Amino acid sequence: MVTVRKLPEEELFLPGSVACQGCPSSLGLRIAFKALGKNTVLIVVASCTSVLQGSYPYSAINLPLYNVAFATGGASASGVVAGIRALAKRGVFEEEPTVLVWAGDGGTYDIGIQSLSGAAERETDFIYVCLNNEMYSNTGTQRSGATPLGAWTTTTPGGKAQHRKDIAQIMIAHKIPYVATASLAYPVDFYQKMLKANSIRGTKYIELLAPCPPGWKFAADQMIEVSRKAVESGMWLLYEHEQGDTRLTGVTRRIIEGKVKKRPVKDYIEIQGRFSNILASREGQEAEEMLESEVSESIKRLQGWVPEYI
Ligand SMILES: Cc1ncc(C[n+]2csc(CCOP(=O)(O)OP(=O)(O)O)c2C)c(N)n1
Ligand code: SF4
Repeated sequence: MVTVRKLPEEELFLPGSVACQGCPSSLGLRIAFKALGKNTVLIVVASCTSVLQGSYPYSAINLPLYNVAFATGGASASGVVAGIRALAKRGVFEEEPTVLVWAGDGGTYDIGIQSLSGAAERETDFIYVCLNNEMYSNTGTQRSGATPLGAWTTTTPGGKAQHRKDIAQIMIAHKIPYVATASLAYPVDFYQKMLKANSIRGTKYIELLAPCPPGWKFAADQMIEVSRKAVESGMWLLYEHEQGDTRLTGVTRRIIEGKVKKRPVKDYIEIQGRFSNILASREGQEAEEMLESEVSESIKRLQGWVPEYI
């Protein structure tokens, strides 16, 4: 059985980056690199990660890396993969490298969706990770299509009035071979999903929930606790979708099987300052109930897709 202690020891994300304390992107990159190894080309879409990667020769990332424009994650991957195929024909590689795109939710849900959709339709052979911190953090916490109902951002000072999109489901609708969601509270689950994605040809999409201490307003040492409560409350559901079937994983599976009791959404939102409006007002109370029913609807929809054996 794989455990955290048995993950590869080699670190391709080096210590001393300029990331904030408790940054979910640095931990996510560390785990992803352990799964993919050195034969990886990284494409970073404009985001916090473009800053925390550092610049040569002081980069925190020990891999070939392209920084690309905000809207171009998918298109850049298609170009890099085509270049790699051309070089492979000339016998340049012993083994073709994996192409990994690392983008924020702003670069995925909003400005990069057309580029990602095009690459998926072209069946580009790459892994796309959306590091979803539910806002544009690099430019100071603006709302995105991933920001949940009721959450404070600088552009939703009274709390966001709309529901978030469900982009993992949009990617499933592209009929790509692998879509998964993951949480930093369950690093082995994320590691195994990255390993699996790397073993499949075609476009693979993995979405990692990324609680951001300064943007969500909680202490840096609570990042894992917030990640865990997101899953335990159903605000973040863990699953993988392969060949037409959705398989629930981890705590999400146990909640839906009735083996673990789901936490109320309140347990998750009350440890984050960005929901303080919700907790303080009558309208906020309604928003909390709306979040709880959003969770029930998502669970119901997933249950419909769970294969018979559950
Ligand atoms: C076309 C364009 N518009 C705006 C920007 C400025 N910009 C750089 S990073 C960023 C926010 C990125 O947000 P997200 O994708 O959610 O990643 P995060 O910073 O949260 O990791 C913005 C708006 C840009 N680089 N290019
Ligand atoms: S603002 Fe958030 S995502 Fe950006 S570097 Fe800091 S902790 Fe990481």
